[in-house]
Amino acid sequence: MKRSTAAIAACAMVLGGAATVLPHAMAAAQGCRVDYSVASQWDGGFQAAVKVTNLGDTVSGWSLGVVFTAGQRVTQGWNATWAQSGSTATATNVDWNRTLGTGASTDLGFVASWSGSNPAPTSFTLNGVACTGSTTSTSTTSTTTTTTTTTNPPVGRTPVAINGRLRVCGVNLCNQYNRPIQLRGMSTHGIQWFAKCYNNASLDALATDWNADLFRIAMYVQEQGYETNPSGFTNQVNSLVDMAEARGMYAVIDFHTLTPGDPNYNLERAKTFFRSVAARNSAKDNVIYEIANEPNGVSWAGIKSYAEQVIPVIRAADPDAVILVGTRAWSSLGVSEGSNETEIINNPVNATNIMYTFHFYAASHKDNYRATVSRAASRLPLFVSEFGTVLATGGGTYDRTSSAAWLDLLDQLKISYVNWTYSDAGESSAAFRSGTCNGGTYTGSSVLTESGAFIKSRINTPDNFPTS
Ligand code: IDC
Repeated sequence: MKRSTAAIAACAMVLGGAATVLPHAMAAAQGCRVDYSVASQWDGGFQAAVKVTNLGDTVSGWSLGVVFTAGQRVTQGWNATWAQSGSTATATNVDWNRTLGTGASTDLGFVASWSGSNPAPTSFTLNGVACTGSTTSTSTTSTTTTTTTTTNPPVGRTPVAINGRLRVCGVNLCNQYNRPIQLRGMSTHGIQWFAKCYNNASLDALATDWNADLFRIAMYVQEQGYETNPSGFTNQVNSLVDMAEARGMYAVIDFHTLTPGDPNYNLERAKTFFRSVAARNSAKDNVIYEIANEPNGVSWAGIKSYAEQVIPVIRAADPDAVILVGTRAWSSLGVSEGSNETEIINNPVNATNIMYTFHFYAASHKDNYRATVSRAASRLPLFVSEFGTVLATGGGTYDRTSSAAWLDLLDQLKISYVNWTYSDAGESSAAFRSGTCNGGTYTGSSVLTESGAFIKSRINTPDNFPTS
């Protein structure tokens, strides 16, 4: 496998180029900086992030020219309308990023096919003016791109306060202003085993030390879970929803089916459970329903049939919440059983305001899975409701390089993600060291595993949610 390298070409020019004449005969200052990086690459293609910063006067309506040399062809792009003619690709603003004030940036990205040795474009132009000048960034591998900036959300401005009720718009998750957002958060381990990890102190740490946006409540159905005590587990889930709500975090109610893999085995339980939690929580803005964690050994037709029976039960009580639908082969969009996203694209669940889940474990699932997500993201609303930095067993190698490549990709695609697990389980996927949940301290770095430290550093960077 090729290692991911992030080549960064950057250019800055404060004033220059062909000035347009304004009504008062003043020349508009023009200039731009582009930070370019390759998030991942594979045989025959790569994915890049392009951050455009307007260093001139405010522009309303813009296009960015990207000049390639080595035969790269953009096959898919986001946050702009992408086209390519000859060796120049052009990204034209979409509605929500039409206006770029002085100093404002917007993040774009694309996937390109490519067969040469250096995929970096040779130049960029913003509204025809070349972004030339000093190079401000260096070439680096994706293992060193972790940003460690920490900022607390402004007081009173929690993720739920800012974004309000969520909805699916196109392939994105959108907030109350109808603008695409990405939510980043943590999953419990099985709440039948790790209840001691979910208390006021640990939820405070998640909300204010990690600055997480969401909290997934993994309610196993089997393995001493829901089937052994339906009302007890329903109450436990509801109280965790309330604890997330009190801290302004979204809560994913995860009906954690795993073995057996056919969700229809639990169809009646699912209806009973969701009828109850949807009725109880319908007035809340912070609830997302996940109806089947990881279907496996079952066809897409079987999963779709399950979804089309459970979703109406939720809708009857809670008509507008976002619902997440598991996908074939442990929510791999079918890939882990030799299929792919086309079975869903050709035969989608007959419901609105839903997203499809994709799960990965970074040490086990790499370039071909990333390529699938890159492709599928422009066709299906995707939500990574579970991923690990380790092997699919939940243990073994912690793969920082692959994890960073994954999170870079999800950031660029604005796909929400939830890491497995916010617990002190004795396995490498756990964020806390063993024994942490026996004490009262969940903040700071001394309680974290390697995986926990990395994930926390990714989750607590600023969200910059759009507010209008
Ligand atoms: C794992 C736990 C592990 C537990 C096992 C069986 O980490 O402690 O013994 O489940 O219950 C998933 C599942 C998730 C798995 C996780 C790691 O959604 O329940 O948790 N995983 O194996 N899918 C892929 C990986």
